[in-house]
Amino acid sequence: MRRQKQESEAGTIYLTDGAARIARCIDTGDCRRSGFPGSRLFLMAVICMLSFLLAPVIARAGDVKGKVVIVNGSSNANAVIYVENVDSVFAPPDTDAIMDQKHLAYMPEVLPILAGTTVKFLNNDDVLHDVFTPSQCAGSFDLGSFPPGESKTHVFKRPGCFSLILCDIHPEMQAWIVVLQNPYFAVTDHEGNYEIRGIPAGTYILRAWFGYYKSESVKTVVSQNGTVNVDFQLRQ
Ligand SMILES: [Cu+2]
Repeated sequence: MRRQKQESEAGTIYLTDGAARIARCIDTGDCRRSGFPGSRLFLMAVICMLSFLLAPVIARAGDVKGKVVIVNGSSNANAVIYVENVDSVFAPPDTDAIMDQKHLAYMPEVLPILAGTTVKFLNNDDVLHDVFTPSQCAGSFDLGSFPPGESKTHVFKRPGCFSLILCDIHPEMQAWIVVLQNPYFAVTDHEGNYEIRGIPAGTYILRAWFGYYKSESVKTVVSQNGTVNVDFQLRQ
């Protein structure tokens, strides 16, 4: 083992490399430049602490997935599956949700969001659009006409609001913004498949919604680290 000569008040002593680095660190206060791995030790301690604190949270979550059949529908897409209520308060995301307007249609046609989310309406057509909603729960707003390349925003505050989005210029344009209490929701793909991940373990009402169809709900137990399969059939 290599040893380094170190001068001290007590006289000349010989230290191992590691001990010499620690001594320099204590002496100068500059642990990083002295080679003492204090910052790495601190980082490791933080990671260990976070792992310890987050382990119960991560472990107590499960997934729900399944398939939705929209009876007599042209496809099984655009049904919203969501947990009705989770006993917690959820902050809306910092980033805006996007609803585009392209080829004289809203994209997506169905947009579920957490209450308090700001939705940005884009215009990627080459004509004017005028986004409005007759839904009182969303404030019956009219954003006015705006040209290609511009955008307008609106904050959807009230959970449980199914806001019908229309265009004052193009009557064929229609979309839904579904405002929810918690972030545990999903939209079905063309085949009707959906998956909601990371739901805290517990017993919930899981609901399936599709436009003017009758919504359906099922009492669902989400277990730790498990996946529950829940299918729905929605009828007019
Ligand atoms: Cu339009």
